Amino acid sequence: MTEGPPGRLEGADELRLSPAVDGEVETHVAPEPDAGRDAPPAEHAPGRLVIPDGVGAFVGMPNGVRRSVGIVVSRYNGDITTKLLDGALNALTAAGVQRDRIDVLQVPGAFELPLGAMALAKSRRYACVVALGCVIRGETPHFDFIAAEAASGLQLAALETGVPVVLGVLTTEDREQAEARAGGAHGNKGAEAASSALEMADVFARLRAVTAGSGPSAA
Ligand code: INI
Repeated sequence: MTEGPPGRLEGADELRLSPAVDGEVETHVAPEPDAGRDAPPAEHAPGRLVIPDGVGAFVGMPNGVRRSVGIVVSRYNGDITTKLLDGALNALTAAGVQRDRIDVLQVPGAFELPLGAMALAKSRRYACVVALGCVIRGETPHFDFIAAEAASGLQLAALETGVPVVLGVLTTEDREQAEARAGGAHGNKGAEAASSALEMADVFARLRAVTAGSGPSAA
């Protein structure tokens, strides 16, 4: 039985990968702990999944070693997005991403995040892209429009390029709720988004390693 990370990095060191050529399931033991894997786990999308035995399983870990990450972040509500950015950078560093392999692209508001994310993804320089923003309902009659366009545009950037683009955009009723999710009582959604981005990059690398018939890749 393979269990995906229950919202934490540790505890899933043995990962079954794809079916072997003859249909048998391979067992892949993850590499020795390194800087990223030793680090305390960043906050991560919650949940626990159990994949039954007998099938191939691809399970990614939020491992940032030898990975480059693009971050697009909006200036609007900058007091909040600065905290999301801090959370994301801390999570990436804790996961083993070198500081000089992280690029940050600033855009004016959440509405511009998709275009920024698409540009980063199309550059093919990054294993994944993290989009950070904050839309507060009380502050705009455009709330639903901006929030929906940001979310669907970011998904489009991911689907069009095949590069994982994750949604680290707060959509809240008021500033208090936003602060609670930007390093307050509800954690830091920037950190969570960064961790999810690395998990997606990792699971894609595992898939590529098997489908290309070569060793693990670290795009
Ligand atoms: N942009 C945000 O990121 N958050 C908001 O809450 C917000 N409000 O309230 O309007 C906002 N507006 C700007 C928008 O994202 C664009 O930058 C602007 O419309 C120019 O295209």
